[in-house]
Amino acid sequence: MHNNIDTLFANMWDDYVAITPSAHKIHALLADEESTNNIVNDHVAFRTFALDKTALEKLAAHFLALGYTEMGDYNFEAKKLTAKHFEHPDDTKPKVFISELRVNELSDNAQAIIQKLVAQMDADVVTADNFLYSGRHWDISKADYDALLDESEYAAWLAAWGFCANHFTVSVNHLGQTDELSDVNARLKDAGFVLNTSGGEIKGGPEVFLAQSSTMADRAPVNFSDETAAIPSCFYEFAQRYNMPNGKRYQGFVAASADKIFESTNAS
Ligand code: OOG
Ligand code: NI
Repeated sequence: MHNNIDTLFANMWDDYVAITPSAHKIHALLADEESTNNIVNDHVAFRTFALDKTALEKLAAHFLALGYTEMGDYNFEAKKLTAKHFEHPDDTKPKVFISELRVNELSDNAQAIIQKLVAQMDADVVTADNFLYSGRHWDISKADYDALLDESEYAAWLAAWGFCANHFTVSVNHLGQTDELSDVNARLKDAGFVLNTSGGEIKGGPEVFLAQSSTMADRAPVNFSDETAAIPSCFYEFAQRYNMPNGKRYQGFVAASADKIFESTNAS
């Protein structure tokens, strides 16, 4: 397990931008405006299969060992996902959102494909220092990817990419030039980036104390066992948080908004 949070996040960032060049460019674009040249991350997100070897708890263990605490849980009925979020007592550290696919709710065919993939993985890899940026631990054919895609975009994405940060999230509250998400979105669109419009360009708002937007995922090549194909990789998210009536800034997530953010890895 890691002993340094900043090193872990730096390693995860390098792994993420390698398949998400847009995030690298947007980071530079927004950081340019800063006197500090420093972007604060609101959160990062991970995806996994709810199976013994790969359960959400296995990923969470890496963060719990670094002092994170479980704070909220979420259910996405139609997408067959369960999620939890974690916070660190040092609120300058990013929050973590981890979801898992309830594999047992998929068709027999999809379950069989996923079982076949996870069976190739050594159970020990989940405790390795580099697990959260270790990618995929199985071979997968393009046909199996396509079969999963028919049923669950999430399953297909995870089967193709494995374990890596699905997105980093810019804390709009900590940007220097603006603290309005609509300004950030306008700036990104001017620069030619494509935003996720599912459920509206801005999901949520002051009424739920959290407003979010995201790019549509980049596309990057994946080496399937039989061919190489470019598929959606990762995206970048932008979050603006509001203070609650008690004066404290909301730190949770909003299931209705998250449901739409997941769709940032859909083929656009
Ligand atoms: C997670 C989507 C939810 C949020 O901030 O609400 C999310 C995912 O796409 O894996 O990140
Ligand atoms: Ni997110």
